[in-house]
Amino acid sequence: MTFTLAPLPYPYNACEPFLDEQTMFIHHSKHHQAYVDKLNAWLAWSIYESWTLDHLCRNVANIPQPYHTVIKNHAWWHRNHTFFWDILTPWWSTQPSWPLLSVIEQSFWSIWGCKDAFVAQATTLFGSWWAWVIVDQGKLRIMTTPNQENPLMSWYAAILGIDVREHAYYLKFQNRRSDYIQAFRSCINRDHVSTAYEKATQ
Ligand code: MN3
Repeated sequence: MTFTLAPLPYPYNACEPFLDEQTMFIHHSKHHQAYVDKLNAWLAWSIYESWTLDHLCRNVANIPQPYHTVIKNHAWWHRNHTFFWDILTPWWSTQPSWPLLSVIEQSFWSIWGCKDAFVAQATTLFGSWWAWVIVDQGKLRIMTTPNQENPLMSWYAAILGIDVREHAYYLKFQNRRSDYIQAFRSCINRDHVSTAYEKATQ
């Protein structure tokens, strides 16, 4: 199987003025494309060419140890970034579903409590990390992971995630990571997050 990088579900400039066109373009067409290309280059001579992305990611333990790095660095990073693009939207009208709103209130008291917890965690990260909202025993909580790691590696489904590596914001925000996190919040596709919550709890 050769993996391809899907186009963004919106134009590169769609999330302006919050997330700038140049960053979105480089992050998607250069960084993300490189993960896909490197994954394909490795797969082409491996015996795992027929595996799906999901199968590769979930079965690292069944693959010889010398290949773990390439799978983690490229397969998981491909997967995390695909997830990230789908979370964003230029449309302001999206809303959390009633079940999502309800579990947010059970877990964080209010949507503002959820926002504060997420922003606090994402802001304090240093280097190449992601902050996530995950489903844990019927409630939501914030989780952070380094590098290419994903909550699924610990059997938790994420419904929201932010890439806080510098390449995701530095061109526009430089050292102002908290401004980037606020800008990200303005572009969250709440319909998509609601659907992700539904899937995670089926
Ligand atoms: Mn990235």
